[in-house]
Amino acid sequence: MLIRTRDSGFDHPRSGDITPRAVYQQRRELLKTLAAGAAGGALAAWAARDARAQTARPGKLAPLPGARSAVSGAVTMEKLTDHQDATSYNNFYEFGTDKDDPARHAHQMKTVPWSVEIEGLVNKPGRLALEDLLKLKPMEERVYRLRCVEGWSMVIPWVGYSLAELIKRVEPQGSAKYLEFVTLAENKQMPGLRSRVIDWPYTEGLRMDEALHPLALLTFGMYGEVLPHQNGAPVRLVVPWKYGFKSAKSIVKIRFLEQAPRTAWNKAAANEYGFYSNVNPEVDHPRWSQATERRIGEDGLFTKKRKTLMFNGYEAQVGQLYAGMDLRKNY
Ligand SMILES: Nc1nc2c(c(=O)[nH]1)N[C@H]1C(S)=C(S)[C@@H](COP(=O)(O)O)O[C@H]1N2
Ligand SMILES: [Mo]
Repeated sequence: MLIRTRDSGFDHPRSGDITPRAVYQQRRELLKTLAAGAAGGALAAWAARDARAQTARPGKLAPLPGARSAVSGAVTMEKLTDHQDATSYNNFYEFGTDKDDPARHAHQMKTVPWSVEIEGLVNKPGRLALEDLLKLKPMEERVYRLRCVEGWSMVIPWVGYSLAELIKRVEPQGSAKYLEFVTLAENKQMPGLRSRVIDWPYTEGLRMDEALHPLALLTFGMYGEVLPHQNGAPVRLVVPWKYGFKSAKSIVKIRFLEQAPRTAWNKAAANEYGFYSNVNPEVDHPRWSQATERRIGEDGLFTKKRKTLMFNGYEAQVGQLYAGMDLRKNY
């Protein structure tokens, strides 16, 4: 069934018998109950007050449910980041460099109509309308950790399907070894473009085998709804084993290439941001350690930093992609 959406105006499939929002709200309630039981009265009262303060819920955007993913490692049972935090603490430099800039300015981005152009070494190049991308494969819900290179992380229920599905559809040629992702750069809609921090448009890249890994998610929604603008509407990547900046937002073009593309962050500071950018607690950023992280929403009374995990905890799934590579050199 196709439903006309309120906010973005595009059509998307909607399945009446899957209610991921209800499912994860139940999960949250359960976790809250467990936490309160274990910690005793005072802490329970504090937690309850905290819960009331965080009443912001999704519900403003068009629903985009996804069936629970069967891909190995795709659903962590960790506590979800509050929707309010996930939509108000963002990196989307096209709208400014402060964490609240995207939430304040991203409504100016025009996401209708939207299409993604497929270029380069494929048998089926051309322009794919968002409507067709949405119908390409059934939507799945993936609960991924996202670890920013700045040292914070979130746990977000994303909605989409494996990027591999789109790649197969456009039939890459044997010579295609890399993908480049180009994102929207519109001066009138994006006040952040006035700043020269990045050589716009923001671009990113993956090696073909990374892009084909089932965990690499072509993402259209989060928390059971279409993506809010500040999180990269209407279509972005989420590559959970890499630092967050590899997960390009608001993608307009995908190029299939023989050579590795330069990436926006690599051009801006090559010694700090390499092509791979796999989460790696053993390789420090030149200006700070990457050994620990702050989980957004946990910066309360008893905050302890978390240990950052190799490949952000997805080593069992993706480790073999890098067998034999020197991960200090290939940072
Ligand atoms: N086009 C674009 N994509 C982007 C960015 C950006 O500035 N522009 N920032 C990246 C960074 S640094 C991070 S941590 C994630 C943040 O995604 P989120 O705001 O949905 O949590 O988006 C990534 N994708
Ligand atoms: Mo980031």
